[in-house]
Amino acid sequence: MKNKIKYLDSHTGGEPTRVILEGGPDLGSGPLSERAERLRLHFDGFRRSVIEEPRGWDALVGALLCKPYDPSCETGVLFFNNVGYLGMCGHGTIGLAVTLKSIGAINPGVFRLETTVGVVEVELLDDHRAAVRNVPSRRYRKGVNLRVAGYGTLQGDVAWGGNWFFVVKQSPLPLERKGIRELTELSLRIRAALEREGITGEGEARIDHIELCGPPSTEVADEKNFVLCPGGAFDRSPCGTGTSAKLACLAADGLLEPGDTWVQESIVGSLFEASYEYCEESSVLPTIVGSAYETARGELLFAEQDPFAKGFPKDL
Ligand code: PYC
Repeated sequence: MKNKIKYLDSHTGGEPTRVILEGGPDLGSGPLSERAERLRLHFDGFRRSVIEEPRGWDALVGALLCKPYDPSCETGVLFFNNVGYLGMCGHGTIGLAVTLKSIGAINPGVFRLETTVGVVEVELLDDHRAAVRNVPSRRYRKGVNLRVAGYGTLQGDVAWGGNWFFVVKQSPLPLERKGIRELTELSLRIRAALEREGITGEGEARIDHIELCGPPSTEVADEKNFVLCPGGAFDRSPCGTGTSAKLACLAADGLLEPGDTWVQESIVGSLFEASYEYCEESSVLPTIVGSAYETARGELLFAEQDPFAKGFPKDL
């Protein structure tokens, strides 16, 4: 492990992203998915040291820049969080675009970004705003009934937006900031119920994100959401992949036309603008627009004697 990691932090609609600029592990060459596997198997301490306390915190998403394998892409990226690795991350991609602009690595315009779940096209609209044309997104199962302890039967759709989501159309709890603890507890119960019932995404993929939807608190938004991330933190942003999954459900139900704008509000009141085009096999290609702001630049330092150089052990 290196003793210094250079990073730049930003937030997208309140949700933090830490882009690693220097000091990441050498993952060799080859397809991005193979390098992601190498990161997972041999360098998980790197992920933990960057994301876990005392240098990070639960909500933080890391973005490790990599040489792309796909020659049509300008760069590749591996996203990671407090419990593992993410195929795609919408807020993180917006944060990455704004970060790359701030260090002079890109100019306004379009660049192609390789992720482990596909190529994403990112358009930097100005110093803070970017549009992400996400990977094809789709609804996999409609109206799944789920018995959730303390809430009876809840209904939701299983959808892919770059990560797997269980999208509950009508949250049984009000989507209010003061209720975040209860919303988190409910979402954890939903995830436990999905596991108990063996409800998965395609290919038995674990559904690790829960999205509760409800009425917006501002007239400029179409809907508000609360999204539980895989490691138990909630997404402060409206969640780029969650908004993509939502668009796939709206499109499948005929509730939003291609090209029409959908404004998604997050639990903290931040907004993403979204729209979609149709693409192959009843999937949609969502575009998510949001803003990000730098919050810090610096170096993470790791003294040899530091007992917490790789974060807090899991049992703390
Ligand atoms: O914006 O896609 C997203 C995301 C996933 C997890 C946290 N944010």
